[in-house]
Amino acid sequence: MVWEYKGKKLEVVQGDIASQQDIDAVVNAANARLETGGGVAGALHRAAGPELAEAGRKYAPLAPGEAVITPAFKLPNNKVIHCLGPVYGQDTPEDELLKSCYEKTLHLGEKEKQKSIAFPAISTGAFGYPFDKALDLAVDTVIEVLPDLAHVDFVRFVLFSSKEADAYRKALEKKLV
Ligand code: AR6
Repeated sequence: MVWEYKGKKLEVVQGDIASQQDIDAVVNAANARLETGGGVAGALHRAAGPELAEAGRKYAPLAPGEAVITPAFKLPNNKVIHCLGPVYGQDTPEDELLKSCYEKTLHLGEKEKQKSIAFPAISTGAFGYPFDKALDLAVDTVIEVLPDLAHVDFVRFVLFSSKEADAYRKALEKKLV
């Protein structure tokens, strides 16, 4: 299901962030070294090839809440926007840093004239951010920033499980009325 909001489109899917064929820029839940890892970073680096880590090296170490953009190499996308989310209970203030991730990613996509961006649930895996709290921040920030952008007109949230995708869909239903 696709939601229309202030001239923009939002979608929630259950799937793999490394298989988003029709999306310009995919977002990496990165580590500070911009290297491969587990979860999202592992999936994206495996699919993109070793050039992705090489392209990220000059930006390391990335600070929490910061985002950088690289080519997507063998991924089916134009760009990867790498954002380092906060480690829950360690990088503070967590909410501001996670919000900053979504804001900076959207603004980088805009600067690079990307029309569509796909986000995973940043910080909710290895970094331990409570899923529902992160969901609220992610959706609220995208809804706040997206209408002001000229180039980015489509945001997809890609969740690993159908339960998580349902939670995002419920939140959008509620927040987009
Ligand atoms: N596609 C979509 N979502 C996924 C995928 C995938 N292929 N794999 C996992 N998820 P995480 P973080 C979900 O750990 O918490 C890495 O090792 C996952 O279920 O990837 O920001 C890096 O190297 C969870 O809901 O990101 C960093 O060190 C969400 O994506 C660190 O983990 C984020 O999980 C970053 O931790």
